[in-house]
Amino acid sequence: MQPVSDRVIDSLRSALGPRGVLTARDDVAPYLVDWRGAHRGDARAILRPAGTEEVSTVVRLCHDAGVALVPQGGNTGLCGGAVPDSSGEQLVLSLGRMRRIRRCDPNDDSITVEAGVVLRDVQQAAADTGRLFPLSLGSEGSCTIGGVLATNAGGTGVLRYGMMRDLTLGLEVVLPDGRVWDGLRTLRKDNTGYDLKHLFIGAEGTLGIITAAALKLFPATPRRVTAWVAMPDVASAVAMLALLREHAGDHVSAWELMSRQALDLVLAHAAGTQEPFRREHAWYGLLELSAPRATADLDATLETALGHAFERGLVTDAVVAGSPAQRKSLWALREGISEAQNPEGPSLKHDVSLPIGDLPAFVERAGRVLEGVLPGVRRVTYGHVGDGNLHYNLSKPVGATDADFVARAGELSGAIYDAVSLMSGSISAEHGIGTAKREAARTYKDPVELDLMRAVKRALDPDDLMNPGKVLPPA
Ligand code: FAD
Ligand code: 2HG
Ligand code: ZN
Repeated sequence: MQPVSDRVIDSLRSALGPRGVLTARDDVAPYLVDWRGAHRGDARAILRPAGTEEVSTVVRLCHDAGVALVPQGGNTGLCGGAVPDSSGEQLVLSLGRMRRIRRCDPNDDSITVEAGVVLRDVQQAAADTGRLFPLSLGSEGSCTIGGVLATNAGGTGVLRYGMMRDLTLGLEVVLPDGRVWDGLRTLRKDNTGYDLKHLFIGAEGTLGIITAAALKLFPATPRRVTAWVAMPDVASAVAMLALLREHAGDHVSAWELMSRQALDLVLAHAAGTQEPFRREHAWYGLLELSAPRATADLDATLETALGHAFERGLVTDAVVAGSPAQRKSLWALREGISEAQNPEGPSLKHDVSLPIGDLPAFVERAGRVLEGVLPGVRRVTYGHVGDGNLHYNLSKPVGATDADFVARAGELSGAIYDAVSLMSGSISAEHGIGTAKREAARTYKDPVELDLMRAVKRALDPDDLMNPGKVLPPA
């Protein structure tokens, strides 16, 4: 990696024009810190190409000058992947001007979009043609298609539709030397060798810049029933998934879990939210069944399933949304959790996954161990229980200082990751590694897997100019 010379900045400016290169400190500043304010870096300039050709030119110029690039979309990532390091010698490449929907074809059930298109705009374009693009995240109003691909994002629809990897048909990528790989096919079947798109999905920008993607569409599901339920324990949430599937099969499109402590934060910090029941419960679930217009009586299915759940003691209270507004307010209780943690001071995030049946034992074990490490530490447990994915986040004990809490971060996270590892889980279910979990990856990922990942990185980016320092712990 070389320092960025004035000559390089001048050539980038002549390639991109004045709107394409930001260097004034006030213009650059918002790109140097992540959404939470948890990761900060420095950069001399922000590059804002307006199309694939411009991305290719920028990458080639930087490659020839030995300058490293950090791709950035909506900057909503949760592990520092989109933020440059503190050297000031990396440049941020923002895809924010590449917002074109190139094609939306309901007959082919596909949509082809540029990397800077915001997720909500893709959902809307699909809806405008009577289709569904099912990826759904709390950050969908800001995160971009490039970002959700580079992190292989998940969210609340994974149970039925899969993660971003499962929703992708083809990619267009600018490689680290500036060449463009046009893999933008919409084919459902193509067995002509290695499926290269999967290298770039989830690579967090370390192998190339995604400039466009062809994505799958699904039938719209205007029929939806939504319920908020109370449960005595995590084991009930696991049993509920099986029960819901027995009754509703593939109509089950969301099954989310929240602890009382997570709900408390939303009620305290998210304007307009309300206590869902008269009394407090230990655990809550948000479930949704959905279907195209003509099929299935979802109300009756839900009623029968909930009846069985009450009989078996899995559910102790329930409210079914009676209107779109009520549905929205139930979802606000779930989607507000991530943001509601911020006013409580630093939050230690652990985005873990486990075999679904082991979730109750994990919650019991991790809770016991953490109480030994830091008595009173607040466990903000919630997540996509149907995918075995918990956001097992920690906030400081009431009355503790931020500094005292952060000083224990290594020990606390280590205790959680040890429990995850003992139970054959993963230390990142959906947010990725970035810089935040890079050292944990060294400890908890198989060394053979890390060697293979380094070999892929060397093959595609031998000069280490694509988002250096992210994902891979130094050998
Ligand atoms: P950025 O944050 O800008 O970048 C993320 C990573 O992708 C970085 O490593 C960056 O270098 C790389 N990158 C970005 N664009 C490109 C590109 N074009 N080519 C190559 N690399 C690129 N995540 C989930 O999985 N599930 C959730 O439910 C979820 N909910 C969230 C809720 C909230 C309130 C917030 C703030 C975040 C949530 N996230 C969730 C995390 C986040 O939104 C996702 O990680 C999202 O995928 C990031 O998209 P972005 O455009 O903001 O990417
Ligand atoms: C969610 O499911 C997101 O709400 C964010 O993945 C989780 O902020 C978090 O830890
Ligand atoms: Zn999540």
